[in-house]
Amino acid sequence: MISNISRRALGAFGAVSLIALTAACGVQPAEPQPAPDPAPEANAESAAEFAEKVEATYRDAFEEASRIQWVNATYINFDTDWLAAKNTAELTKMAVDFANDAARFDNVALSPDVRRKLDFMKLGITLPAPTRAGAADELAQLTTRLGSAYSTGAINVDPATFRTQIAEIRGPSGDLEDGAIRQNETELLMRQMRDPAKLAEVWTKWNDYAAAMKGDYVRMVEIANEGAKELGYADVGALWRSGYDMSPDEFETETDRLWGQVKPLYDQLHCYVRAELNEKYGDEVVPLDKPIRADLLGNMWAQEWGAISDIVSVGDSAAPIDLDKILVEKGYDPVKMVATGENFFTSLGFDPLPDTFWERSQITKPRDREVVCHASAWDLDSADDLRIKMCTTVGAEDFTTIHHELGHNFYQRAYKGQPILFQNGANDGFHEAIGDMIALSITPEYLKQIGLIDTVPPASEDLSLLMRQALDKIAFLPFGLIVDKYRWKIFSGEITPEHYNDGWWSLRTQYQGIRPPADRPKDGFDAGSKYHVPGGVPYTRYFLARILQFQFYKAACDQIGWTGPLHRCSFYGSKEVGDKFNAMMEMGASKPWPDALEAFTGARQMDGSAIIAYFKPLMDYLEEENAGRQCGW
Ligand code: X8Z
Ligand code: ZN
Repeated sequence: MISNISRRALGAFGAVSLIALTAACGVQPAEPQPAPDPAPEANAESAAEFAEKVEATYRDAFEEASRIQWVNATYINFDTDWLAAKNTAELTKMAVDFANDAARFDNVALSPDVRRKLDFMKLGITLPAPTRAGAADELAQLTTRLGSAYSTGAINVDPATFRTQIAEIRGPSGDLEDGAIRQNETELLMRQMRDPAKLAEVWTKWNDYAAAMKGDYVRMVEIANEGAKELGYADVGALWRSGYDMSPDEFETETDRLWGQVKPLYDQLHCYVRAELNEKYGDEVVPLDKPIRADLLGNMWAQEWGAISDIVSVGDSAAPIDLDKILVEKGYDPVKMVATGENFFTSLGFDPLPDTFWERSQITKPRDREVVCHASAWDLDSADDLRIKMCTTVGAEDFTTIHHELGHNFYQRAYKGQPILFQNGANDGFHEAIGDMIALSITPEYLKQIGLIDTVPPASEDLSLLMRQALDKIAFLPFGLIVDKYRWKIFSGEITPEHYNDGWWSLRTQYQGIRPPADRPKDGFDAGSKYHVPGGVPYTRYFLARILQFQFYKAACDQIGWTGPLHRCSFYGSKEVGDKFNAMMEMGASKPWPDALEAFTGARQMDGSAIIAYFKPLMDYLEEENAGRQCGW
């Protein structure tokens, strides 16, 4: 399920990030080919020819790779791992050879388009292998094994103690005596349970499980760093930070600038939530002067806290609309949830998804086989074979995730007319922001329009709605930032393997203000408990997306002439927004991302002021409530 060239499956692969390649020519040679003799014919014309040749090769290679990766991700076993690793190795070798070959043109004056294509030949390789014999194969085996170890992971609990909780996630017909809790079930338990001892147990066991992946991860870092250096980058982190039309250093500064803009929101939310948790659990479990226990926040990684909105009440504001309950009551099943998401996009003027989307997607978890449950969206043939892969459960969280995934699919279809090297997001944060921006339009007014609720709650309930959103959107910000701050330090050698756990917890504490329920083993690998780490998927994209989605949303609301409070705006049904959005989306990665941003929003900078405006009423409230409290940790 891991491909070291990532592009086809958003959120699915790690190791290859731009493209997936095997060739029209079938099986690739085991040894890298020496780059063709450089200098003589290196001119603008031969560069353009070279780019065309690479693209022609990639067109077939990506399709084959995508189909292999799809089968692996939806049926993990020895053979599909074997096939996926083999294909990833071939693809990585091909990509690295092309990238090295492209270096012939480093000092040749080229048109911006061709230069951009040659740059993408390098930047698309998320985890590059060095050219020495055997390296690509070893790297591909490591990344495939890491990905599958994560997705097939499980913990053991005493079925008698956890009987009620197991019944809740497996339903009355589920097996209540099987104490082996699968990876995706651990997520569901963390969302639902409220008993601190049980939360600590599941949390600790899953984080302990990740330690088994540490050896492979350390080796993967060594090899990929070697590959990144061969391509001319300081390390893999520098390669990842180079994909934003600015230097790696400038990009780091840019992310810190954005964090500085939104940090005051997080500080207020943290302070308020800690006080609410303290009321529920008492001083012993939630002391008011310490970071918050990570297992109490309704999510295995404490990345989004929406699941504990029942604990975090807001003054007299009634509880927010309970979408979990409504979806069940209205008889929604996973397919109907996806169709509802699709309907939003078609209301903007996008074409419906093809029949094959419905025939080939994995919308729910298959019963008797191992799959990658972490949600992803796929474009298997650069044309119409679009799919999502989820283990959907009926509820608000997956309803949002469905919009997120469909955003990837509609983006992929919008840019399919671009040359293959430009078939990508303007930057990866754009790709992650499209569907989320749509989901921000799921307002009470919209829910009424589609018949999910009968009456729109009065404005007096807005604060609880905003709180529900803040628990997901604002809580996520520091997490979105640190997953890669952590890996940047690992790739640069600043955090060595002996310090994998210290390094992780020092960032978690510093930025998120959270702590583990008990001391963690020094030799553990708690970051490995998060899909994208063993999966090799860069993560800063999600931080950028949290900022960008509000920027897009505000632009859309401006376009429909919305003058009310930002959080109540829904642009459902607006063809005008759809047209403009499509104009940005169809550009793909053909131009530097500020051009794409400008096409839709008029601005050329990523900017946190829209998210700040959206949450303004809530922030005013929180500042008042927190006034007498000692915030911080
Ligand atoms: O991984 C995802 C998507 C697939 S691209 C489901 N997300 C991040 C996560 O789950 O950690 C979406 C939000 C953040
Ligand atoms: Zn995504």
